[in-house]
Amino acid sequence: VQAVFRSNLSHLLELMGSGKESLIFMKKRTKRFTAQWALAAQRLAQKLGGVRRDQKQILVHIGFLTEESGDVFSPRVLKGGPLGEMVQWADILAALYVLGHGLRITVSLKELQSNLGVPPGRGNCPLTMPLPFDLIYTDYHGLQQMKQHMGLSFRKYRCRIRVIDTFGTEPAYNHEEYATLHGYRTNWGYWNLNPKQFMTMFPHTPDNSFMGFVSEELNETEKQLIKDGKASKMAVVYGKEANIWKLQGKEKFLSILNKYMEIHGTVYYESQRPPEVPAFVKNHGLLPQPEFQQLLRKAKLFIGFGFPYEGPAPLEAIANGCVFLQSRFSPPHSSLNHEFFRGKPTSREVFSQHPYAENFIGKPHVWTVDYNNSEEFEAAIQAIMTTQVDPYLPYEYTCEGMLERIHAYIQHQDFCAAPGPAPPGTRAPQSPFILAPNATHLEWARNASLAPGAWPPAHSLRAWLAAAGRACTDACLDHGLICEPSFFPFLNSQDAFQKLQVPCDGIESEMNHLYPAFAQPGQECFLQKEPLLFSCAGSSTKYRRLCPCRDFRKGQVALCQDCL
Ligand code: U2F
Repeated sequence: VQAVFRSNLSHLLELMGSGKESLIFMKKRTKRFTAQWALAAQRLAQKLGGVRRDQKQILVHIGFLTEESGDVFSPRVLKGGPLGEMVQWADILAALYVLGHGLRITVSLKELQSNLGVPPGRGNCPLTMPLPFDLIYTDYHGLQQMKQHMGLSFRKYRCRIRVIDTFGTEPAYNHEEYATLHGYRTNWGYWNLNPKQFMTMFPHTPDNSFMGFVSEELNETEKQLIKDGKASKMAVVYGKEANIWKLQGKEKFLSILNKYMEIHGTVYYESQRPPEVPAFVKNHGLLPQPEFQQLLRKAKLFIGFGFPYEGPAPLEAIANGCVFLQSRFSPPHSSLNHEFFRGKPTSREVFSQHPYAENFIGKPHVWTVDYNNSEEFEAAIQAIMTTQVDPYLPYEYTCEGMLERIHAYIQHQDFCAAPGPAPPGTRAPQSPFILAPNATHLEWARNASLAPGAWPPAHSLRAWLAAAGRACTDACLDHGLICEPSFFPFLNSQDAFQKLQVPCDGIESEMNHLYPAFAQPGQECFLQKEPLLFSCAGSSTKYRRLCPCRDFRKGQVALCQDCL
């Protein structure tokens, strides 16, 4: 069956059920975005032309909202608790629905069981039963519930699962045996899924798939209206919980800011003003999302205190014409040194409150400074006061961008198919590689017979030998490219080393998330023995890693030029 774009979301709103505060928040959001989704669908339909899109049967099981997992989020929706996850789930549901797929939504264990066809009263069905869904979107809580209640079917069908995972899961933490042996201990990892089955909120790491969410897109008239209506001296502080105001040393930078601007906050409070919030701050209390947007439209500056990490609000602020000012983290925060990230299955280092804003957007919209350095802070405020910025939203965070990306994933990502081409250590009869003219990197010959139908298409591969101590994520970025882990199997061969003229003294195949790599002292070449451990992340001064890179579309980093 072909999928047909939908523009009326009223049936989706019914599917979403009711009752919980979290669902009410999500439904309001979906309703508010209806016109944007419809327009985006129209545009994408035009862009894709007549391309065939298969309709999938999809189950969305939102594990963190189930009572069985404690549902700590719903009661805090109106009290300043996290909303980022709900923003994202609302948008995932809308995107899947607008793309025309068959949708079931569950937020309790009972509903999950009945949709999976687990017989009532049978906690754990030992038999494999046919699964009526092509795809299941869930989170770590939901994954645990499915493992407990699907019996043997879980193993059989786990390739159909996609895990919405805000901060990401690195391959070294995902591989059970490797993680256990090498101390990648976490509360969440060890699932042995294909790392691309984890889908993140921002493009944190190319080892996972970037799912994202959307923010409101403005037309030219609206942009002009917003620019004309800005209060040039108004700053809004990022954060809905009084806790963020407990930050040590805030008095210094706040008093500087207060010299130049009127400071507003949207901090939740019960009856009294929260004592953490200084008297000179105009606190509006937690605002409903549309009113929060209105406030951002008037403000000149949106300022972060360092927490929450990597949320949606800075994108909304920038989309509404604010400058986002945030603190640089030195040393960077990670699961190794910060409580918030501890136990999360990643060692990614976070160099500021919002690395995406810093690295993908940057100046003039985003300023990342050292808040402990008063001169640097004050200079930034002064510069911001005199800069004019236009509202800006990266394409990948528009409704059209999100639809395009999810469409591509649904049509092309298949984790149930037998694993990739060249098994470790084998040599292709005829080398599919060509050494680029400047003799620095490998390209995949367009006429190579291996890997037809691979996605992303193999001809977008550019392979580089990274410097010692450099991760593939960074090595690819150095060349204006992005690391593409699904290309690792192509490089995991003696042939690739040979073509790059690496002088291998010997060649060995082992489990190590940094392989394939060249070890400098000893001149030994290492191949990867375990495909699940192919990883863009990770580095060691001992190794020069062999890195698969690819190009990407401007504003849509998840997709290569020829990926649609
Ligand atoms: C992030 O979660 P948060 O909920 O703290 O993320 P925010 O960036 O604050 O934004 C979430 C939404 O809250 C809305 C705003 C955003 O879409 O429009 N909002 C509002 O409705 N009313 C207000 O007064 C202020 C904001 C992140 F997304 C999570 O994944 C993390 O768990 C969390 C902790 O790092 O941070």
